[in-house]
Amino acid sequence: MGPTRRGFCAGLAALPLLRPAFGQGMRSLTAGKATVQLAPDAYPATPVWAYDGTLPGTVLRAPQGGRLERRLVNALDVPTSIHWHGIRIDNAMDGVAGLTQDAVPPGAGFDYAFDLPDAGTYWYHAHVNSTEQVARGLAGALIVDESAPPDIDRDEVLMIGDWLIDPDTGSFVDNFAAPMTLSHGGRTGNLVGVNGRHDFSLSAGRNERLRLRLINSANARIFGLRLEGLRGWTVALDGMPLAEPVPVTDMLVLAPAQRIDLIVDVTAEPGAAAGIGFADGDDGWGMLAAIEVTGHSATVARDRPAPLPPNPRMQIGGIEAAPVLDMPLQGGAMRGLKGARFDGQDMGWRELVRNGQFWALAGQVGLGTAPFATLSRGETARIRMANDTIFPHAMHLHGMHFRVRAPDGTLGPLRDTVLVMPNDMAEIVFVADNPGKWLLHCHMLGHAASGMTNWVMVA
Ligand SMILES: [Cu+2]
Repeated sequence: MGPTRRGFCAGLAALPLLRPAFGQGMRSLTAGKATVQLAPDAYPATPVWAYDGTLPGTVLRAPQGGRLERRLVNALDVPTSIHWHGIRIDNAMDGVAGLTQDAVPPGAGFDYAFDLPDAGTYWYHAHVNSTEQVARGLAGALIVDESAPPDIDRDEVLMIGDWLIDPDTGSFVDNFAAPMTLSHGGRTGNLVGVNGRHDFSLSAGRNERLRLRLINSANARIFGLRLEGLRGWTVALDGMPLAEPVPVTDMLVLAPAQRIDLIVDVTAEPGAAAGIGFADGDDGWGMLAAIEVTGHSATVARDRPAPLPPNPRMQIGGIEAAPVLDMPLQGGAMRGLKGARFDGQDMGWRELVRNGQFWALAGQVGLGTAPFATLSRGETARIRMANDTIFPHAMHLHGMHFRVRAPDGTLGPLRDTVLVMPNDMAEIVFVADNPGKWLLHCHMLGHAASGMTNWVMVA
């Protein structure tokens, strides 16, 4: 761990403001270089950027109502920061370099300390040049436990990854800013896996009841998932419990950054195939997370699970009276950026493209100095995102969860990331109850880097 230690010590000298806290108790989370065997053994190992040397990073776990404290130590040779995805967090801890904090330089550190108001499945990841940093491995799960755990036998975190690896060298393909990728569907990989393994599996007994926490940490891949040899219910989305468990009868769609909590019962006989399958393009279905059924669990099949306890939350009132703010999703291949602005400047689309910008939100390319909207604290906000592009986008709001309002006024479950398909639209409604500067961006990370990033101010 030589480089890490040197980086840590360099941080001591570089950060006088942090000195009183340095070395005093707060546990570190070190972003640094490591090497892991992502591809099958016949291929070379992969140099990665990772938290505490593992891909994905350590599962961080804390009780609801508790507090998480971690000192990010930057042992990389580029600046970085951490975003705590889905946490209703103090704005100063949100980790967005350039909006809520300065990027943490190499050798330096940053103390993150925040309360955890909601139980559920969350994650943390780099938020500087994230299209590259997350693709290289800087992501991990953050689990906030309910005070009364559900009636399950096991709790498993399944962090889904999608890696683009050069099979000759084992290295990640270094084309993070390739215009062809950015202007189309984003960076998709040639190897998928769970918890850093292409052949992830766990073993379970028949009738065993598992909670599976699925997290899509991919840059751009939308996963279509199905249960094999399992009977299951969706019990939470993006960390937030559903009012009632919903039986899984069809394909589950998991867009980048989204989470699904499932409770599943193993129904397969010992030796039969079970697990989470994924739609593998033209190849039909592949196995993403295999469950080897090793025998009969002591229990018999159980009834439908009880709902998870709800998180504390303000009702969304006054929706019909609230103004609708339009944020059309624009640009990309085949549609272009005509009429879009870059932070108030009228820049021709050719100039934008030369600057690696391909997308706009409401005519604005990239993070501007002015917010998309300024909301009063406690106000009900409605933002309508019509997708005028030919690609899907996974739109993520920081700091607050929203519901998707259907055209007939029906409200969907609480989420922090919504998948908006081409020629479709999503109207999100939320109570602007968390003061600060909150990003609203596409979580296809290459899209975010090339224009699909904006923000709202809650004052
Ligand atoms: Cu997008």
